[in-house]
Amino acid sequence: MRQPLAREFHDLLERGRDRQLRLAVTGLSRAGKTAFLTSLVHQLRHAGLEARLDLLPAAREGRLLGAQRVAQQDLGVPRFPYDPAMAALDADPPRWPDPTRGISELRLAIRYRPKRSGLLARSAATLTLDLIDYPGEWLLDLPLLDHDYLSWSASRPAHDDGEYAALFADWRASLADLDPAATADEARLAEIADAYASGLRAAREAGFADLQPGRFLLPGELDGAPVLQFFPLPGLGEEDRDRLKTLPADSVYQTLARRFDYYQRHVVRPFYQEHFRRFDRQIVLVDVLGALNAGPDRFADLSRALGTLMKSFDYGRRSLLSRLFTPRIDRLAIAATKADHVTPEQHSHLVSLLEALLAEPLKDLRFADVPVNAFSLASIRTTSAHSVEHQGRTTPALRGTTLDNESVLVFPGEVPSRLPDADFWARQGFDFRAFRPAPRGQGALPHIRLDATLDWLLGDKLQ
Ligand SMILES: Nc1nc2c(ncn2[C@@H]2O[C@H](COP(=O)(O)OP(=O)(O)OP(=O)(O)O)[C@@H](O)[C@H]2O)c(=O)[nH]1
Ligand SMILES: [Mg+2]
Repeated sequence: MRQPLAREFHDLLERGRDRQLRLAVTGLSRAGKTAFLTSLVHQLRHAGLEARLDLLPAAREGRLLGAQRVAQQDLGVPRFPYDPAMAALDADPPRWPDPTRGISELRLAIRYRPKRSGLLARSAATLTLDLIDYPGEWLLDLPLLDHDYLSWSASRPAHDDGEYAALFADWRASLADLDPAATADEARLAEIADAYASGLRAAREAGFADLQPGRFLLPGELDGAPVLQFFPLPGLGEEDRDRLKTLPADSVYQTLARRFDYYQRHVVRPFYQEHFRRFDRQIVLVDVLGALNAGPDRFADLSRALGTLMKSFDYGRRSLLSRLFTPRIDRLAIAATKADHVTPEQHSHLVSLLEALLAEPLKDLRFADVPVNAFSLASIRTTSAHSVEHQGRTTPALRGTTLDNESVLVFPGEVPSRLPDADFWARQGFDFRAFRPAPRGQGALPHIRLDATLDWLLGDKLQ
């Protein structure tokens, strides 16, 4: 045991040093990243006032004094659009914040009173919290670093069956009699790459998530650059390697291979090196209910995409991630968002379902000794829970306002606690409507378990 005086001294040192934490938020498109970060910043800024954060001990104990935005460190990264998001939520009628693309960040200085009693009990401390929002699609590109162009090309689905076939029909047609050995025609390659990117976008619109290369969907400042003008060549495999190697540098094959290398070196790697490697904590948001609502194809696809995405958190010594980078994330949360879409007694099912969906990656994480916890939450609660009497039975229900301003009372359906089987899909009766946020008046944004999630992500730093 440390002597009391030694402990005081240790505390003094700890507090003299400015504490810092980089917390990253990710998830696939529309998973709820912007809503989560907006609500998080809002709750911390209103801590000690209107915010309800009972599951965050520092807040419950009255030790959380508040938070202020301060200038961020990375001047090259856009600022997280907190003000526009709040302006949308405070509009009349309230609106959801606009979709975002790319990475953004925001720095908060959190003032709190440390817990330990003694000499310093009354002096406040500061935690500098960097919040980073980035698209989960970017993580889908990690496996691409384990490939060269030929093996990557062979690993991609041919996109010629099922729902994919229709989405990629133009691309397949544009490939017709493209000879890998022929001299590359820049304009034609650009056209085919365009058709491929349109296919990926259409697939995403249709709700598919297992899409590579991820940056084709969110090109940001790379839009139109040749680095994004490549695509897989269906039908080529390892057996063609020797023949392809001897092709001239200006052949179709060699041109595409060079662009693929460039993409790896200048797009995928820099994200991991400059950003990902520096995150301390991470939360991965998943719209489980949205996928459940959309049917078996979408749900299976989400499961595949998450399997790929979670490889970026596989710290096993032999994992691709550990071999290439030295990440330092020491705590991870996974959360099913938009829990206000189902009645409260379904929330535990939602967590079980999320855990079932991520069973494999969770196993790897636990094996690699990365602490991880699963949650269900609503960053911005839009409904209230009720019960209705119907034919002598009491059933739970939700009241909310639809995007068309109509007030409705619904029972949205049951969430399976295990991966849904054919039977579930056959009788599934989800009445899953999008609700708009409620006017908040003078109060803080209502939420479900955002405080519990915050406690897991940063509670230990507020002790
Ligand atoms: N009911 C409810 N809906 C939510 C909640 N969070 C997000 N949504 C819905 O999900 C949509 C997407 O949320 P965003 O926060 O914009 O998601 P995102 O991950 O930032 O999306 P992109 O920026 O497009 O990648 C919102 O427009 C809302 O319709 C929530 O807590 N409750
Ligand atoms: Mg967003």
